[in-house]
Amino acid sequence: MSPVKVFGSAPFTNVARVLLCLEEVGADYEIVDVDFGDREHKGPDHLARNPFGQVPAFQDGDLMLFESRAICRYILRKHRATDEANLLREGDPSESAVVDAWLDVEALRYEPSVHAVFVQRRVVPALGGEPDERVIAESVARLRETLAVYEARLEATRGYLAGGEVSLADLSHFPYTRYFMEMPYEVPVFGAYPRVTAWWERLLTRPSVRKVAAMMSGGEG
Ligand code: GSH
Repeated sequence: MSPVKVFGSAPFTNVARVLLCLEEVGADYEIVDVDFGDREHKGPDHLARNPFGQVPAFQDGDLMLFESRAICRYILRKHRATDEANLLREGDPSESAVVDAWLDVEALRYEPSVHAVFVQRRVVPALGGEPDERVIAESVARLRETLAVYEARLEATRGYLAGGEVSLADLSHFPYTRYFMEMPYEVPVFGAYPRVTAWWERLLTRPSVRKVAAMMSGGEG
């Protein structure tokens, strides 16, 4: 059987999320680069894969998918859960609903704040602009509110966001948080929340996370 294909490269956060799930389940996959310099992502071939002209796109035989979290769910459903990895808690409607809730928190509340800081600190200067400190301050304030909720949640679960074991909801935080933590100014934001910091450090020990972290940096992983 030919390996699944991931269109887009590892340094893109939403691509990294998909790679993390493939690594977690030990699937064979092929990465197909999409040349942003040539605007290949907005060309007809890629628009047929992802109508929004974004990465990732994902192909498994006749199935073409976009939206990184939907791709992750597909991968995790396709590869049966094991005792080591039941990252969606499939089979238990209440437990899987809790994973869904925290995955939505990541997508709809956490990522927008971290993304805004990333854009101002990294993307705007790379394009020759001045970061908007007001946007950064507002985003960091919103992030602190979210992290305070995480701190209380992690105290209650004594482990991960959806319970005592890791789930997709935790792993989905990895790509943007990794870039965020590389910005020295932002490290103290996390440092104020000891359980969140311990949770992040636990995530960093996972082999899948280490491998994708190296791939994001351009290493072989
Ligand atoms: N919600 C989408 C997902 O989770 O897959 C977001 C995809 C996305 O924003 N991809 C970025 C992209 O392709 C790279 S990380 N940006 C180029 C563009 O939007 O034109």
